[in-house]
Amino acid sequence: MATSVRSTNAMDSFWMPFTANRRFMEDPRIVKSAADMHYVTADGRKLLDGTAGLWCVNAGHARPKIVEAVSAAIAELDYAPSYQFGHPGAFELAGRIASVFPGDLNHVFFTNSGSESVDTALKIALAYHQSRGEGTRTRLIGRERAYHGVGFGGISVGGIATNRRHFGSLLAGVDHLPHTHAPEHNAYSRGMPEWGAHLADDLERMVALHDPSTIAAVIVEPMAGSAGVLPPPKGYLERLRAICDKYGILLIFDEVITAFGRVGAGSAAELLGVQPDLMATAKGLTSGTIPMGAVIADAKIYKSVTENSATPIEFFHGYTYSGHPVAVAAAMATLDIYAEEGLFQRAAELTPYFEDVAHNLRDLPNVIDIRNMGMVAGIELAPRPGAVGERGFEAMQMAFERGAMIRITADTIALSPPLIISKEQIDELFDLVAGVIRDLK
Ligand code: PXG
Repeated sequence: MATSVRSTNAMDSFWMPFTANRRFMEDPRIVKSAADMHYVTADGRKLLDGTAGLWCVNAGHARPKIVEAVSAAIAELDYAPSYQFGHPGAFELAGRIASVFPGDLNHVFFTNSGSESVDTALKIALAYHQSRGEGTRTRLIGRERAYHGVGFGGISVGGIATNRRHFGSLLAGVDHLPHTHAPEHNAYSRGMPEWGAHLADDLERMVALHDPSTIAAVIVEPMAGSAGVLPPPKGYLERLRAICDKYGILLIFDEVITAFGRVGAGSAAELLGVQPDLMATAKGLTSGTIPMGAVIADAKIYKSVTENSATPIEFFHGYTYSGHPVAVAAAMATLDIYAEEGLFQRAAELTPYFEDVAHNLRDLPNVIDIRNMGMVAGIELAPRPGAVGERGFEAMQMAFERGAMIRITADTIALSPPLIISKEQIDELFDLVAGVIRDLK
């Protein structure tokens, strides 16, 4: 018998990411199609998408404009290298992306995911300092509870213990700011909490400890998503920016979740008026349809790295699929939809309603905090004694059975629907979640 054709259970062969694999097989949750605000399950039930897939489908599912653009692109130019060759779409898209982001963020490096964008941004930061003759600046500063994807760079600056503890020594020379989760001060804050701007001052302590000449960059999510929805305390990001400026440290915003409308603007940087030097994006760039990420660099960074290079190739980094023509087409059509339908503005207009409806859940059993920013809400449930995450997991299962896809991080329910959601659908989503919370043990 041919050894290459092994009989396996088809379900067994897919090693699922960030999933309780054994538990999943006992009770699979399978979706087979999607359109606009809904998934359809394998057994034909409609599910309201409360999470925009994984915080990415900002324009809603299977939008014909994107489907058509992708189909046409793959027929015309299925693949083209971006190393030493180019195709027009990648240049045009880079310009369009640059126009979404504020200030001099106008040089775009294409990746295929948020994790790649983070690692790319960290490498650009190091290359920048080296290009200016400050090669001693190699230290990277992240933050506790941060999620920056799963590359070795990303988990090193990341601050989620489970994502780090199995993977050895990680990158050397990394330090972490304290996280900003402070329910004792900030529980049930509407939008950005009042307390906690001073937590940015820890950067001063790190500067004193390590010396600014060793520090390359600080990376933060303006709003932490995976950690359970943590909007920044008012004034916090401004303070980080000021301290970075004082010591010549680059500030990197990881806007993989927050860019492209999620917070009611093109980016959190624009919404909050705080300018990073580098921005990591992905997800909403193509509304999740085709994998693509982008790092947007400030002009001074691009200029220094390219003009001071001693070699013809200025930056030894890239991916086979950087600027992939099919992803470019998906991104272009997605940006068209965002503009034509004014979806960033729409998200801004829906935010107060979304916030009200979210905070209406505060008196339900086991709810211990509700946090929100833009079209994101986190509803934190008390963990069961000795079983952290079980209540959250059951909430997700029950919601699936009752007709909604929701996302959980331990016992925090995170809701981040496509930005095309109607007020009626917001009501429907939160009513369903309220029913689940009421019925949970
Ligand atoms: N940075 C941030 C801030 C993210 O949220 C990544 C980087 C990595 O992106 P990729 O494309 O490599 O997965 C992310 C991803 C969740 C959840 O529910 C969040 C993400 C991915 C999956 C689930 O918390 N964020």
